[in-house]
Amino acid sequence: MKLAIVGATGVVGSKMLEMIDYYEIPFDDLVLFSSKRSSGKKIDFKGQTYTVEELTEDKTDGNFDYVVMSAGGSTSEKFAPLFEQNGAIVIDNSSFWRMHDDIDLIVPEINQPSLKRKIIANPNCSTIQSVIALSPLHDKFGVDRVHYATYQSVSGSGAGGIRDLEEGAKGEAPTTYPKPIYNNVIPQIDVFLDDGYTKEEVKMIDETKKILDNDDIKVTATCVRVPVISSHSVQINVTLKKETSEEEVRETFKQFDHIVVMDDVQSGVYPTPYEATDQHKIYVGRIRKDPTLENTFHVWCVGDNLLKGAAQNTVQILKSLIDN
Ligand code: 11C
Repeated sequence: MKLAIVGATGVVGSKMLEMIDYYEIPFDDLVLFSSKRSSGKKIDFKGQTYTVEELTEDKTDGNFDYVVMSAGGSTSEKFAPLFEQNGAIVIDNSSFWRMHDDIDLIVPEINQPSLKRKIIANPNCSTIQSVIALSPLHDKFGVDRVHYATYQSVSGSGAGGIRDLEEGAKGEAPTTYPKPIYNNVIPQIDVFLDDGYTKEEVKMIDETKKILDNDDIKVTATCVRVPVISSHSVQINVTLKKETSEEEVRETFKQFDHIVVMDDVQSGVYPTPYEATDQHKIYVGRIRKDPTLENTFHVWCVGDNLLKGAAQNTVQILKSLIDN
């Protein structure tokens, strides 16, 4: 099996290698691609040293079986179809293909690829952890309406976000964010659109409906950057179609191995990025009824944005294709 990683030198790319090792993906040949700027770098992986190559059009014809990409929308727009035409299955972590009608948007615990196209999209990190929490509730009670308020870590912006936080602590001006992130919170992730929402908020809204396969769910979001290195937190306010109790919501989550319920506030038990970072599961807590709306609950949800939010989900998709 011949595998390529595009964006291998990025923050997510290095986690992809970690996940390929963790899930024991059985490749015979591995090629690491990057932009021109990072080409030539050496990466040690599983006892071998790889030299990172610049991705150019002619290299898409390299008899790849699978290509995982995390190199931004414009790279995916250009190169994913070329790999596809040359026979590879592409799993893409950028936002470019996600909302195309013929492209599957996959969280393996929730849905499976139809492979109508040989490009499969990996959802946005804050969407993945949120739908992991919503999906069991949707299956059991039906989701009518969702309001997300996110608290997103700087690693969601890659190395530049981490730099702004670390250098900001030393008094440096930001270069990635529109305002300082050190000792601050920024209610803007990605660009503003005409209706006042940000692109990140629209991603969460649209991708939630696509993954849960229901356009009627009412979804709204406010996405906020916080000075945390890793793991996103999402406050989910969800209105269900059927009446239920806090206890039943909690028990519903407990049925799933990939969800950890940390919810005993009397003993100070609730999840934070501290517990979720470097972990492979999604954490929920502070589950309580919202008395202002019928059948409505608050769920606090935390997950490692670089793992389940990005590299882990991508490699799980790859593994499911290889296994089936
Ligand atoms: C962030 N969620 O935290 C963004 C990063 O569409 O894959 C992921 C962007 C994307 O800034």
